[in-house]
Amino acid sequence: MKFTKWQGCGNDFVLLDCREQESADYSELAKKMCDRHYGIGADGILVVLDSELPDVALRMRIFNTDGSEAEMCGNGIRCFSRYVYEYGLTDGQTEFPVETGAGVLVPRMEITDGKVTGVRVDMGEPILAGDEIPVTGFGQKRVVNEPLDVDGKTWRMTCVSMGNPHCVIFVDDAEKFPIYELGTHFEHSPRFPRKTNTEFVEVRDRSHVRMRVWERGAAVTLACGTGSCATVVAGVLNDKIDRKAEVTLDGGKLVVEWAENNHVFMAGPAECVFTGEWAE
Ligand code: ZDR
Repeated sequence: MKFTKWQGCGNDFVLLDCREQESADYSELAKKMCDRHYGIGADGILVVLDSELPDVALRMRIFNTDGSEAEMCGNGIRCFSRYVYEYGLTDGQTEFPVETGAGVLVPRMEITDGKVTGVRVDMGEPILAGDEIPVTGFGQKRVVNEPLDVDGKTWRMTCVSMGNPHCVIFVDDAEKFPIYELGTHFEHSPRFPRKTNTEFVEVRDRSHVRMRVWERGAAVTLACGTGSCATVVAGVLNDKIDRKAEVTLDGGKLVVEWAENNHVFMAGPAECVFTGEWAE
């Protein structure tokens, strides 16, 4: 089975083009391929499929290292869309719809001198109703700066779904935050029926934040696209930042804007690292 290996801000993926031949078990493949010692090594796998929706050619599925399927992946969709553009699956179109578990999203290639320098994605509208994120105990209300008990301490959470669930915690010092010890306790808090991705965010000024992430199903990763979008939305809801901000991650930078039309736009890099053939 042929694959390509991608990264966006150091969040890395094995991409499989399965339009011709669907695999029976992507979950099992994700676990094996993502293993950094016995496999290829990645934070998740991205699967390219034909879409059945009218006027949409392609569909993206994403599986985490633990085999669970996520609804969406921000860094993944930049890699996915650069792949389908460069391998000629979009008939040369630089902007096209992609079906995801979070609805149909629209990536656009950023091109300078004929070369793709990055990808900007219309990530759609954030979901803010507690029950729909989901976070228990809030009904249809927003979850902004609400108490959350984790590991014997009360934190302040702001929750946002970008198709997948996020819990944003503002902290004084993101670098020093003990993410490896505490991250898992947020992911598995009973408040989150579908578990959660958690972002630990330090506001540097109204247009710059420093963010670290504990991902559901993947633990600490170098970057998170949907998490960066959730962070900017949470920052605006708490009046800590402006609607457009640069998010500095462990593995790079993304620019996120929560536009007046309520859509969130995310821009950043997507690079192919190597191509290969899976031995099994
Ligand atoms: C965080 C993520 N890598 C991205 O860039 O948006 C998404 C991966 C999926 C995530 N671990 C989840 O929602 O389970």
